[in-house]
Amino acid sequence: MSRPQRYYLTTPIYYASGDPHIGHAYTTILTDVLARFWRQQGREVFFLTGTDEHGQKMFEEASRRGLTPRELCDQMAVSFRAAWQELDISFDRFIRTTDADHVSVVTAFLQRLWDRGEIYEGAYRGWYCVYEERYWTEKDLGLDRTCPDCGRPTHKIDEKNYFFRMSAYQDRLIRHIKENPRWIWPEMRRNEVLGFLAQPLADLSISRPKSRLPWGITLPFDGDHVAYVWFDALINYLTASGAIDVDGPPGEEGFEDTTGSWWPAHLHIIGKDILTPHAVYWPALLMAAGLPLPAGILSHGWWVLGDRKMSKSLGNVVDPLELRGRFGTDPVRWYLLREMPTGQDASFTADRFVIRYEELANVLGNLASRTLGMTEKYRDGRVPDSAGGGLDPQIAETLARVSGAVADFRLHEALAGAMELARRANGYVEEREPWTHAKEEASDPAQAAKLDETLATLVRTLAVLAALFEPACPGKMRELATRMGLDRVPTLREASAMRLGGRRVKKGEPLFPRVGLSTG
Ligand code: ME8
Repeated sequence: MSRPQRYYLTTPIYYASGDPHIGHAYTTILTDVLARFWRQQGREVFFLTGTDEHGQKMFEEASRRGLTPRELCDQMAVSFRAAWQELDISFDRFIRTTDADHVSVVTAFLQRLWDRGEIYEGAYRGWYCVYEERYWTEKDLGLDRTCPDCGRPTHKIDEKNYFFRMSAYQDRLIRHIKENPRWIWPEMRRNEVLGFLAQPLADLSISRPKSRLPWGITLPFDGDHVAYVWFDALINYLTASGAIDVDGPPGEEGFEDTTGSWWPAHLHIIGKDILTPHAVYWPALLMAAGLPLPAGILSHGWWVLGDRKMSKSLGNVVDPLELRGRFGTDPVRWYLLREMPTGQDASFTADRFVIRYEELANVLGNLASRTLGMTEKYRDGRVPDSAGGGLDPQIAETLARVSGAVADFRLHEALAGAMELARRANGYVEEREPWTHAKEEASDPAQAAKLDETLATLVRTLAVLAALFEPACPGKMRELATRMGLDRVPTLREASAMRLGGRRVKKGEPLFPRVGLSTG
C-alpha cells in the first residue's frame, strides 16, 4: 500500500495575554473541520495550535494583573486548551512558545541567520504598537500617531536593534507569489500582498533590548537582547514539525534536509490581520535559513458585530464557551462554519444563530428521528435488507459537490451541500409516504417491499450524512452512529459502501433538542 499523503496544518498561535474568544474559536474550528475532512479522505494529518507567550503585550498584561509573565501564560495556556477540548478540536500538538524545544529551535534559527550574515546591528527609530506587536513608520500612522491597524496610541522607539535583511528577498518573494497562484488564498489577499510588495521592502527589526523588555528568547549572539515576538512566534511552525534537531551534530540539525519531518507545512490558516507576517516575513526568514516554504496560506475574514471587528479591547466579543453552554458544542461549530463564506467577513447575530440551530434541528435532527423512529415502529428497530439505492444519484452528486468545495476551501459550501442532502432525504420521505405502505403491507406484500426499500434508503443516506456532518458536528455524529448500531462514525468512503441491513437502530432523544432558543 502506498503511504498516505502527509498534511501538516496550523492555526496561528494565539496571544496568551487574554482568554480565547470567538475569533480564535473560528480559526481553530475551521482548521479542525478541514483536518477532519482530510482525515476522512485518508490523508495523514498533523494539526498544530498553541499560544504565543512572549512579547511586550504579554509582559505588560502580566504586570497589570500583578502576575509574572510565566504565571499569566501558564494560566492562559490552560484556558486555551480547555476551550479547544470543549469545542472538540482534534489537534495533535498544543505548542507554547515557552516550551523548551521551541526556545532551542528559535535560538538555532537565530544563530544560523547570524552565521549566514542575514542579521546586522543597527539603530531603530520609529513607532511601535504594543497591542498589535508591530512596527510602524511615521507615514503609516493615523491621526495623533495612532496605530493604523487598531487605532491605539503608538510608542516612539529609538534604540539599538538587530535587523534581518528582509529587503534582499523582495524579488524572490514576488516571483514565488506570481508563480504559485494558489499560494495565498483567497485571491484578494494574494493581490493585497503583491500590492504591499510593490513598495520597497524594509529590513525587519528582530530584537529588543532586555533593558526595556526582559521577557523573550535571548539572542545567542548578544545576551542583552531578546528576539522580537513575531520572529519567535512564526518559528513555532518549524519547531512542531520536528525538522530541527538542535542536538544533532553541526550541519545536521535539519536545516539542510527536512525529509522525515512534517516540514514544509501544507497550510497555514490565519486571519486577514496577520497576513503580512505570514506571507512576507515568514517566507523571507525561511529563504534566508535555506528552508522550503509552506505550500499555502489560507487567510480568512473577520467576525464583526455591526461594522466593527470583534475584539477583546472593543469589549464586543461573544464568548464561544458561553454559547456552547447554552446550545452545545456542535451548533456553535456549525454556525461559525456554515454562516461565514470562507475567506470573507461575516456579521455575528443572535437571530442568525437561531436560524442555523433550527436548520440542524428541523432538517438533520428531524430526518434522524423519523428514519430511526420508523425503523423502530415498522421493523422493530432492524434495518431491512433491501438495496436502499433510492437516493444514490443525490448522494453521488452531494459527494462530488462537497469534495470540490473542500478542495477549494469553501467550507460553508461543503456544509451547505451536506444539509441539502438531508433536505432531499426529508423530501423523499414526503414523496414515498412510508406510513401508507405500513398501513397496507399486511394485505399487500408489494407494499412491504416498498417500505423496506424506503427505510433502507433512508438509513443508508443517514450513514452518509453522519460522515458528511462529522467534520462540523463530531459529537452529535458520534451519537448518531451509536444509535445506528455503528461503533464509530464511518468515513465517507465506508458510508457509501456500507451494508446496513440487519443492524439494530435506536431512535433516542432528539439530536438537537428544541430548548433555550432565545439567545437574549
Ligand atoms: O495575532 N474574526 O494572535 P491573536 C475572526 N499571536 N478571526 C479572528 C478575530 C475575529 N474577529 N479576532 C481574532 C496573533 N481572530 C499572534 C499570531 S502566529 C505565528 C502569531 C483570529 O491572539 C484570527 O485567526 O491576536 C487572527 O489571525 C488571530 O485570531 C489573531 O490572534
